[in-house]
Amino acid sequence: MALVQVRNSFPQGRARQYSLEKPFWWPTTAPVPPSYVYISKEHNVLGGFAFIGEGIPVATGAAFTSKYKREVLGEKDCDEVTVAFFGDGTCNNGQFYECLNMAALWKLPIVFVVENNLWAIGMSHLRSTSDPQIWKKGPAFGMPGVHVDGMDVLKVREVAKEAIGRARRGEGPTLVECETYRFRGHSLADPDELRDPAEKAHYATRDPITALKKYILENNLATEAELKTIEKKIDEVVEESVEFADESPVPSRSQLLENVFADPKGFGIGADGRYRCEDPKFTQGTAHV
Ligand SMILES: Cc1ncc(C[n+]2csc(CCOP(=O)(O)OP(=O)(O)O)c2C)c(N)n1
Ligand SMILES: [Mg+2]
Repeated sequence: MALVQVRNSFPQGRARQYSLEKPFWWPTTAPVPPSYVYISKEHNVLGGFAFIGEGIPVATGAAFTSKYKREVLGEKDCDEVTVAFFGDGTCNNGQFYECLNMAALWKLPIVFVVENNLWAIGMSHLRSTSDPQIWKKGPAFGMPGVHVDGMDVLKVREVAKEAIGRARRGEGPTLVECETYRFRGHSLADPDELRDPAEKAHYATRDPITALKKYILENNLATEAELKTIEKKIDEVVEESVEFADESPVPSRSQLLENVFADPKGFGIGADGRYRCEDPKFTQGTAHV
């Protein structure tokens, strides 16, 4: 069972508390939230997905919609581009390759962005993939593959502008590999004991936020005081969102099977015909079907 705390970064959206044994929050404007998800219609955020790689076909479908609007429905001013973000570990998943193929075949307006942080929870990228240079998989499908320093905000911006321009010109998808790193364990459940302290220390010196701040100050684009104000505002938004989520009501157990389209017989409905999740002992011990 997922026990993840997602802090609400869309306070204007609706945050509800979804609790089985421990709290689990999400921010969403969707009527019913999936697992650890950020969805925002207002911001065109199509969501995160519990199973890694699942978002890639969804993104490919969204890009197809844009092409369909432009070429079939005649919406000539439709310049939408879909950007799909996922990790290095996810690139070992079949859906990635199927979608690269389809997107290249149909010249879809999409940018595939791999955040290669060298680890998939505790699995090293170098131990788990045949060719660690993910960007090379782009040309194999007939699209450009770009490798960029993901710790350099402005370089990433340049690469993004080029890929988005290409998609808008009808030239099809781009695969972008951003080399980056994560500064903490994968989640609250990850003690982060597997990564070499020297590796962590090396990447800590390349923190992209610190580097961008230095660039901004050196180029007189903002003052230290202005940056402090932004940081303070962010802290306030996060705090307010956490409070909002904490104070939101716990949904009922019967919501467990909301929007489950498959026949839940054998899983969700007991011999007595009642939803098993209505049994107060449902989450205790080993589940029995
Ligand atoms: C299909 C599937 N298998 C396993 C998991 C468990 N899992 C959650 S995150 C993760 C690692 C993902 O690594 P990566 O793609 O590199 O992304 P990162 O978290 O490093 O950004 C795994 C294996 C999952 N969510 N979905
Ligand atoms: Mg990773």
